[in-house]
Amino acid sequence: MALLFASPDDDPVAWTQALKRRLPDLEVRVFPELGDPRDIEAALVWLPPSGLLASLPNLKAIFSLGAGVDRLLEDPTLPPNVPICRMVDPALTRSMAEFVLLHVLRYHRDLDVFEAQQRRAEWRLHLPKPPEATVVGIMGLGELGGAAARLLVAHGFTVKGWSRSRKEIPGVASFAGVHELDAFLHDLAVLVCLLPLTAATRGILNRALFAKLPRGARLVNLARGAHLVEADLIEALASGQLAHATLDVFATEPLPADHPFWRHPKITVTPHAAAYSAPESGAQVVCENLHRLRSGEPLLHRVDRARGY
Ligand code: NDP
Ligand code: OXD
Repeated sequence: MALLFASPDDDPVAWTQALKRRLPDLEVRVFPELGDPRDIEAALVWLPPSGLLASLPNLKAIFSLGAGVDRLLEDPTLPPNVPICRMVDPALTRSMAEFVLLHVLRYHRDLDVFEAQQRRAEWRLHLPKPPEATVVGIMGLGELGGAAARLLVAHGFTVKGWSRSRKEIPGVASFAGVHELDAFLHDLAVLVCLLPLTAATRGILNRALFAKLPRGARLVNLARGAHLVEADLIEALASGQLAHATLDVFATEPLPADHPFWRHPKITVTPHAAAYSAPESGAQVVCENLHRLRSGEPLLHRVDRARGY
């Protein structure tokens, strides 16, 4: 079996070595060197060029190097009947949970306020509060949101989560569906977005949603740029409805140098750096699925194309 590796952002040498350590007989071809496309039965991809996967006549499985598959599903040439599996990697999950904790702690300890004071050379104390006084809401309580919620609970925060179906995570108040969204939002000090990008969630971080948060709430968007209505964020920061935002993902990546977010005093920008799939642990997940593909067992972490995640 040959596997095609195609990603503009991931190291093909490290991935090939990690895959071959576990499956020495696996032939890995690195885009654009396809060889005979008929040999390729599996593809491991991030942002593949449109049409690439459609050009592989014997493709049996598509493995996403990313946890989010929105860009893959947007490709009109995507082969319709080939199963897609998303990346669920313990190292990625851990680094995302850590990134969420980092930003929640930053807001909980008013670091954004102290940074603004420093720019004005203003010495003013804000006394620390106990963690349970900070209510954190996570939109999307899946692999990543669930892990982040558990870590926040372990640190003593008051944690709420919102998802399509109700969850049972110790210490986390679970809200489900659109009719419970307002009850989820009304008392949050920090809102974290870890939703997949789908037709139902595109533009969900908008003026109407911000208005349902307490005045002065902070926003952390680590999911996709298209969840956010950019003009509505600028307006909410200007009015004080939101006090600050941390953005790791953007409608256009890399974020263009002249984009106002770069220089906004109430926005922290990070370059899609919250978490990534590490070759060592990620290859283990991919090889388990290759083994299942060979033996005809059900694949892990299948994407439901109709649902969009
Ligand atoms: P999962 O599929 O495991 O979890 C998605 C969660 O979102 C589920 O709890 C799901 O609910 C919920 N959800 C989906 N649609 C809706 C909706 N319409 N209303 C309410 N809840 C909804 O995904 P992951 O946790 O693995 O990843 C989440 C996203 O994080 C990715 O899609 C990607 O965009 C982003 N990401 C960002 C990275 C970065 O570096 N910034 C790195 C990796 C991922 P239910 O459980 O009920 O189905
Ligand atoms: C993503 C990822 O989906 O980096 O953003 O895994």
